[in-house]
Amino acid sequence: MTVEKQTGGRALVTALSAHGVEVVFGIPGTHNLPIYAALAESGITHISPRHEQGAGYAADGYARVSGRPGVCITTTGPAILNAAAAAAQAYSDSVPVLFIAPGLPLGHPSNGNGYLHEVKNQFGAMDSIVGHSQRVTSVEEIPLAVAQCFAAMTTGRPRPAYLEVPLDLLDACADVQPVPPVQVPVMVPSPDQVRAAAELIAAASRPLLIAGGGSCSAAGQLRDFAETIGAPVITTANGKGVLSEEHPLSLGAGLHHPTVADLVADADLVIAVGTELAPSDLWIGPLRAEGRLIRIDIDPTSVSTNAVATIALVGDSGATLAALQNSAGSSGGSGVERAADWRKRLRVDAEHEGARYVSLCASLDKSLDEGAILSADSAMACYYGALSNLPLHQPRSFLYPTGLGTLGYGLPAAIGAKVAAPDRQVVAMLGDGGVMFTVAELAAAAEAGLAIPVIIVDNGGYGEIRNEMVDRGEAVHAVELGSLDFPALARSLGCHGVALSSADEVGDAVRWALDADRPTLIHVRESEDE
Ligand SMILES: Cc1ncc(C[n+]2csc(CCOP(=O)(O)OP(=O)(O)O)c2C)c(N)n1
Repeated sequence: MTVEKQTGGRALVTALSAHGVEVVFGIPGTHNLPIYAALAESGITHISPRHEQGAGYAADGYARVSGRPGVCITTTGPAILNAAAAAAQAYSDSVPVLFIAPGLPLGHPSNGNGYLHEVKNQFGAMDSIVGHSQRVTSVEEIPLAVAQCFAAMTTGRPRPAYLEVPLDLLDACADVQPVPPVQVPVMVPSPDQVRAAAELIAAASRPLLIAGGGSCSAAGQLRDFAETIGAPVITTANGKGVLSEEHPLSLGAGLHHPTVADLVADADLVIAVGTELAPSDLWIGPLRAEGRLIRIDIDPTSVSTNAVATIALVGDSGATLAALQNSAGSSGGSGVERAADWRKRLRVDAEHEGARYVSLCASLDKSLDEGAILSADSAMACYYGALSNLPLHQPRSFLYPTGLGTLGYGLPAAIGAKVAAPDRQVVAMLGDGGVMFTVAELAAAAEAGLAIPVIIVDNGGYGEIRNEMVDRGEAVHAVELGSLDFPALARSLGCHGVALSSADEVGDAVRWALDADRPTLIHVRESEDE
């Protein structure tokens, strides 16, 4: 690689290209124009969400589906702060997204002289919510900084990173030495630990596998391992689909059902892969698997979070499962029969909890194929409905703001997903409250020509919060949002819009929308008596 005279903006974009970046999500502004000048000539696709938060969620959806870091580019101050919720969301769900913004110029006193977009401590704000952050102080540092951000995002537990380039450096010129991507090793636990775990597994007659988001890169190894040891598999929200939900060992998704506590109590060994066993997945309380819990996690600081492991295997989920598979031997046990039995009991829980959304999910299911992706919001139709009542069949198929629970995630994340996987069906599902947080992204999806069905399940307001107010016996206040003409809103933003009279019509509407020339907003009202 040769040394070349480049502006900071070009050095940045060249380094992104060197790291295989093919698409970025962002919004230009006065302070990042040199980046945009270089992007225009780079061959990198630019998607233009209408708000930086949407750009961040779209980059997150792109990363979750592609398995590669997403990139979000904003300008200074309010712009990067707009993306901050998306950075925090990516952090809590272990998604690698690189947030890039210019910062105040190098020589700025940083004591509040009223510079445009000045924030008291922009770097500090972002540093406090991402996994890795750096601010360069010269043009020459830029390629190495990009390489370090990618190394941080792709080593160990995936987390978002933040790169800040003082805005005066973006136009400054210097001799720039390129830095190739760092090749990161695959981490595996020691052979002794694998042997000890294999002994526990060999001694178990009723093993259970819990697969989290950290197992999404290990779908094949997880299936082989489950089949070899005869273990039923239940997934967290972020692991949904890692084992096809039609597989005879699959129990579907959702650790929060009351039956899961019985399932865990019945298992003589629980093997949890790539999951924090977090409260946001375990709504009814922690798992009780003391003394019979093997955990596999890439992150040594997470491998004992929320439940202390009997054996903690720190390593890449795929490599660790493959190593275990080699030493575990086949149990040939009764996994499939056990799974069938538990599945029936879990179905009862799921259909009871999601009763309002069962017909919607059944109708939607009919229009989806094997590789379908559902991009969900923090809405009841998603977590009471789709999470456990809509089967998905591939890893990286359920995009959901599990950890942070932020509203407005579903629509922009669907944009990122569809850009990452244009040949897969991508459907978004949101509530009538959440959609308004990022509704402007319908215009971005229309501009990008993405055939995304966007289902709005309308209960006339912030339904979950309304229910909580009622449950607490307090005033129902500030949760009624009235009724909007959502299809008309969608049409005004360049999309199709349809209103349905019943949830049973969702499947047909989605089938039509999947073949359309642009996004289609599908408005379905929840009926009072459902
Ligand atoms: C960014 C953000 N702001 C506020 C909340 C608090 N909150 C949680 S659920 C909810 C209501 C969501 O309403 P809607 O999207 O219509 O879904 P529903 O509960 O009606 O299914 C609110 C306001 C949140 N989760 N995220």
